[in-house]
Amino acid sequence: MGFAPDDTIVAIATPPGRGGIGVVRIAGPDAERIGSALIGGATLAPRYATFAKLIDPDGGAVLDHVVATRFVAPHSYTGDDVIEISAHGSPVLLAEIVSLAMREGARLAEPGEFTFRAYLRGRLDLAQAEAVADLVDAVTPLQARAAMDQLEGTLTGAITRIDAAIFDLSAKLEASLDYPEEGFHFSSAPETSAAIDWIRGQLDALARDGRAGRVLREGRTVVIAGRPNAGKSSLFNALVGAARAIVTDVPGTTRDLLVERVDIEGLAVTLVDTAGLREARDVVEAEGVKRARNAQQVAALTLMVIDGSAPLGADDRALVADTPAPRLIAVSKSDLARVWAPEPAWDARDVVDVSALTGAGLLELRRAIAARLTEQEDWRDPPAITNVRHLALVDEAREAIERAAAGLAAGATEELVLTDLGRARRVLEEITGRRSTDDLLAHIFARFCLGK
Ligand SMILES: Nc1nc2c(ncn2[C@@H]2O[C@H](COP(=O)(O)OP(=O)(O)OP(=O)(O)O)[C@@H](O)[C@H]2O)c(=O)[nH]1
Ligand SMILES: [Mg+2]
Repeated sequence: MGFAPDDTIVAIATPPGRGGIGVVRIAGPDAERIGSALIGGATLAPRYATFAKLIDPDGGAVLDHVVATRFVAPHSYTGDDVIEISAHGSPVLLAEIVSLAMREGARLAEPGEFTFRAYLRGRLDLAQAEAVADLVDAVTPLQARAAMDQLEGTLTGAITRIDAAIFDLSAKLEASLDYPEEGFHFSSAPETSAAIDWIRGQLDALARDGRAGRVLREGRTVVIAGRPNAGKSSLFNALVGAARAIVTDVPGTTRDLLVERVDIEGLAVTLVDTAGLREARDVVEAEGVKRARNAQQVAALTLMVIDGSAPLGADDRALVADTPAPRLIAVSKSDLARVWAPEPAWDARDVVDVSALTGAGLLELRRAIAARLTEQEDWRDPPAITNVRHLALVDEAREAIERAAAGLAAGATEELVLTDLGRARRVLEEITGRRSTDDLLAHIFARFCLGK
């Protein structure tokens, strides 16, 4: 990483734009001197919020009334001396404070540099630092909870326990290797395989969790499709919670794709409303139908809407047959009399009755969408793993453990088994950042916003 860790750095820590309060953060060996210089040389007692006047060192004019807080190393976010100046949330003023701090010798912080320092000084491990970025980026409360759990160290704890078990097993195998003449084994064959099974079970559980977690973190696209007038746009509006799409009784109302981000059972879902699928009557509709089909290609889930109050036609059957899984069939307008029953060929678990008009069935539909996307019924706890990087490493560690298990079963030498165990440990250490490369760090911290 190109960050010089002993510079004193400064940045605005609050989001761009106007606000009640804006915070400028200064971190590094000169933080206290610089902070104090900005408030006319007033002393800043550690861990106290000091009310002070921000003074322009040139003319002596009072620029703002602020509250400055001093955190002394290592008891700060970054682990070095930190001064936080809370001023009024004016972008002009905050920029002025930053430039005054720079005149006093601070350097503008790079995006993610504060958190990078926290990692460098051992305040956070890499998985926790990544959780900070996830927490800041979370768009649903469940995403925020999953990120916070990781920041609290749940993932780190799970990885550490697995790592300790592998270490323990490796030590026993190595000891047996060092004293071969005694014919003594520090770990009996059943003990060894029990230890491997436990490790494998833990990694499997993490990987399962991780697949659902990825969906939670990254979100997914759900496309609403079906024949004209089926009630797609009405359902779209009901799920969005606003009259976003035009709804009329004219078939072919929706022409273009409408896209909204919604929170469905904690998942960030990109919901797409499309034009009704039929033989198009004009070029505009033809383009709409083409876009609707393309959208379906990239969707993680298709929500096929079929009007329950109108006869089920051959077109509807064909559309359902052509819609690849995963899919859900929303039988719409359940407030009206039903004139058909679902086809025996359809999986009953795919079918949800719903009324956009009364809201009946919406909750079940939301749950069914979330369950399909995550392949799990509900979120009792947020998943321990949400990040693809971590998931890929867990998969790699699982492979190494599988090889070790297969080797043991086939009577491989302890050396060979130890090689695989060592590989698994190295991979796990990349999750917490005990092993890391500059490229990896640059990649991870590039995601952060300025001032974090
Ligand atoms: N009774 C009842 N009518 C509904 C319901 N949902 C939609 N409708 C009516 O069905 C008609 C078509 O609704 P839309 O939501 O525009 O249908 P669409 O599938 O988007 O239609 P296109 O955009 O033309 O493909 C409108 O007259 C709606 O008022 C419902 O749950 N109950
Ligand atoms: Mg529509």
